[in-house]
Amino acid sequence: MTFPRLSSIAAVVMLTGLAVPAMAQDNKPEAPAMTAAEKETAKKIYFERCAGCHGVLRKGATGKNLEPHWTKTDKDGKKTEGGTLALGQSRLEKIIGYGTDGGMVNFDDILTKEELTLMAKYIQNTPDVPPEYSFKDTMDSWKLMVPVDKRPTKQMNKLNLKNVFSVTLRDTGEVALIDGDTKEIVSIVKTGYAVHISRLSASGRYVYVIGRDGRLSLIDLWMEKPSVVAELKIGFDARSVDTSKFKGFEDKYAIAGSYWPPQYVIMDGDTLKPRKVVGTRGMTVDGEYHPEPRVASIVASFIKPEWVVNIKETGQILLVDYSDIENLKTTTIASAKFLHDGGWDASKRYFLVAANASNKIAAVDTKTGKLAALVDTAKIPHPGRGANFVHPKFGPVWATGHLGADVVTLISTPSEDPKHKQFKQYNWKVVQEMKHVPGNLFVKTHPKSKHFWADAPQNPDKDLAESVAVWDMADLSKPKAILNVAKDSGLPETKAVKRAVHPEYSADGKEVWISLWGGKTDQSAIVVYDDATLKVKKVITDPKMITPTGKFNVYNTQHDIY
Ligand code: DHE
Repeated sequence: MTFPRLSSIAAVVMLTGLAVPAMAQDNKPEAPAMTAAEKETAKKIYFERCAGCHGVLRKGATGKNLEPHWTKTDKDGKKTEGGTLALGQSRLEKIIGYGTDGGMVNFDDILTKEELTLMAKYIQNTPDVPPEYSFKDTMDSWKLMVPVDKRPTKQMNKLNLKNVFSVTLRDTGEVALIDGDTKEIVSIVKTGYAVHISRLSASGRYVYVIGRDGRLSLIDLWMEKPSVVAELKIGFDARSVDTSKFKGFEDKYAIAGSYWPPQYVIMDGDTLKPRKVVGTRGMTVDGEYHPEPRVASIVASFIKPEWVVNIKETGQILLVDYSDIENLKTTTIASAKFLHDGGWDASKRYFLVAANASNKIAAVDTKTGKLAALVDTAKIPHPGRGANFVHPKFGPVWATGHLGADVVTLISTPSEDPKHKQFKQYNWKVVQEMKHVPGNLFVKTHPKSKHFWADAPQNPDKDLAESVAVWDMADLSKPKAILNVAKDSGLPETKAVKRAVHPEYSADGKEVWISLWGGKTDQSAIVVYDDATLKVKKVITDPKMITPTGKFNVYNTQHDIY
């Protein structure tokens, strides 16, 4: 697991022993020696566990800078050429093992002692610069398993496609397609490594699944047994994908963003044939060049032929106009660092994205193509896609949870509905902070629901990490309900924490599905709650359903309902 988890402060503060490595001739510290095999192993672990937060070049983003000037010890065990406090082998091992109060996850339950030692050595060595990945490389990776003319012309199965869920099985590199009506697993589809998200085509026929390894899989839901019909490797490390949703462009294009190399790929929506690769290297909002500005969230506009592409390290939000991809026009909007995840307001005119290191939410007006607001929030906002509802006192609001603070923030959003006129005075203000706990990743509600759900999978307390909180939106002063999802699942106790993560509604807004993300060898489950009564309706569990995390309901994802 690569997300920062809030961990015990005391453990780290006590553990400050510094090792003094061998000195080179110039009296500068030498990086610990490693064999080629050790380096290879460490490189793999770094990619799987560390790069997401610290970056491949280790310049830092959600996680700290890990370049050698910072990690290597000088002969006094203190300052190095970078001017910051150096860490050294023994302290690094402890930080990696126990985590930090800054939000770094403890890895002592994930990595062995030998691996901790190896990783501490590895990050004192100069980072390897991974290779680039050209348009030709992208094209060479393209696999079209089922050409369009060999695909069905109508739906060949009896599924209620609107209510199918695409569920990430994180540690097996698969997604499970689950029938939301019967709760049966329809099929388990092999995809990229540690799949991150699924998104839907405008028609709702195609599911796009992006793996952390950059493998994009296209699943056709119309086939008798929904299967992968095309695949493309868009880069070496990726998190985001979306499709063209503007009228006249339905299912025409897809776009996927890459962490390494920093670039995005535009492709044909029904085959994934690559059309264009665009680099995102450039200047940050502070006017400094950055060599690794990764593509974070991407979302498709419904009001223009545009994608909103959020560039993490530069803090620049790109509006990419796909109406003429040969002559691509892009609007670049400066916001704040480091951009991560976000979602639409209720009107779908404004996109709100977390600038997590700045403790801000940036809102873009996609109608005017301008920044609408930069809203200060509590520490480390993490909305997922956020959640929209009409607050009894403040009118339409969009909500974000926080990894680093014990609140859910409600931000007033503009509305053209005359009955919301009196709320204009609150627009882009934080109108309320609802008391929650730190370590929240995802919040969710539904236009037909009266409830608001928030998880806390990154909280260090086992009970809190295994529970979700539910508010009554009509009266937010009422005490929230706390549901212990692990206990409700009836699964046996295990050593690994079963993190309750990612609430997702059924298409009709009547059920909420929560993943129980346990250890790789433990039994996991999805617990389905009745949204009206907050009672368990069904526990979906199967030996094949390993480490479920994100769940994407076809209808809600297709229409961005949250
Ligand atoms: Fe995510 C969304 C990046 C760790 C589950 N995650 C996103 C998005 C980004 C991102 C950029 C927005 C995509 C979009 O909307 O286009 N996530 C990252 C990371 O860089 C990070 C911090 C570390 C890493 O190495 O990946 C990270 N994410 C995690 C996890 O550990 C989670 C909890 C479990 C997992 O499956 O890996 C996780 N991320 C998710 C989910 C979404 C997501 C479920 C989509 C939320 C939604 O409702 O749309």
